[in-house]
Amino acid sequence: MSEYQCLKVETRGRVGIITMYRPEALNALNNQLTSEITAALRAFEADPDIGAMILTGDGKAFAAGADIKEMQPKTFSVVYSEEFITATWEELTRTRKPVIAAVNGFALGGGCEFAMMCDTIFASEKAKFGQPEIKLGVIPGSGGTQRLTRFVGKAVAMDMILTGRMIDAEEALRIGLVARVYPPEQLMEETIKAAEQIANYGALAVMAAKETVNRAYETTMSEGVRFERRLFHGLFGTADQQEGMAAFLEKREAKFTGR
Ligand code: CO8
Repeated sequence: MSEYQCLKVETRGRVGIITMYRPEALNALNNQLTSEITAALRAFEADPDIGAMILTGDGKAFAAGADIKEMQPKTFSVVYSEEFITATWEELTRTRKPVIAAVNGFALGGGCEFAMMCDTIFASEKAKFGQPEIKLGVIPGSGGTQRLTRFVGKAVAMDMILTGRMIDAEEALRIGLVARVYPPEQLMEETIKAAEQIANYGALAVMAAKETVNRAYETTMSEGVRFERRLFHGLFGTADQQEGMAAFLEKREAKFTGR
């Protein structure tokens, strides 16, 4: 029997797939679900046979936000003193292997924030994104005000966060929140294909690419470019650089080993 109550976890080749599964609550993120996501991410992160991950949701939601039933009775002193579930919510930002969010339906509140913590977002034509916390008397609490603003700019972020309106996949693609949109029945296959492609490149270059792009959100242009150059130089110490360039010159497929 699965060790998870709120997740389905499987592998396809070198891709680890984590599916949020709370059908009774549109995969609302309660403590159990977020703790299980942390455990599943850590297990895939530690598994040398896994090169990339996918986070998705079962049914008509990716995740409809933090669990409002669980949150409603909490007081300021509780959420403040416990640093309300940050420990189990932020594992996605600590993984070094790439994670693609496959957003199949509602990605609202914490669900949208979870998708934005992933490295890129692929969406189904039925996906809906939103930060509706304002309607509940609060604001986004897991990075929404910061990541959404950096990803799509102030005007759209303010519009979404102040009005709580949902946007559809087409708008999400237009504003750059998502990278690709597929018909619902193709979303998982196409996401797995992309994750498999990434997972089969040299693991050190993949890790360095992710770390360097993320650096763009944390530092100045000149420091970011310097950081990029140092990691670029460092990759010349890997067997995969030798193999990748030799394979190109010999007109054959590269066989990367992650070393
Ligand atoms: N929490 C708990 N239960 C939920 C949630 C949720 N976020 N969303 C849906 N459900 C439940 C419903 O209560 C309902 O249960 P029941 O059948 O027992 O009444 C079931 O899921 C199905 O939902 P609906 O009947 O409402 O389905 P609809 O298709 O009519 O509507 C919606 C779908 C539009 C998605 C609607 O359910 C909705 O608006 N949900 C709430 C969305 C929301 O406000 N999300 C933001 C939550 S706040 C948040 O995420 C803050 C994050 C801060 C994180 C900080 C951590 C450090």
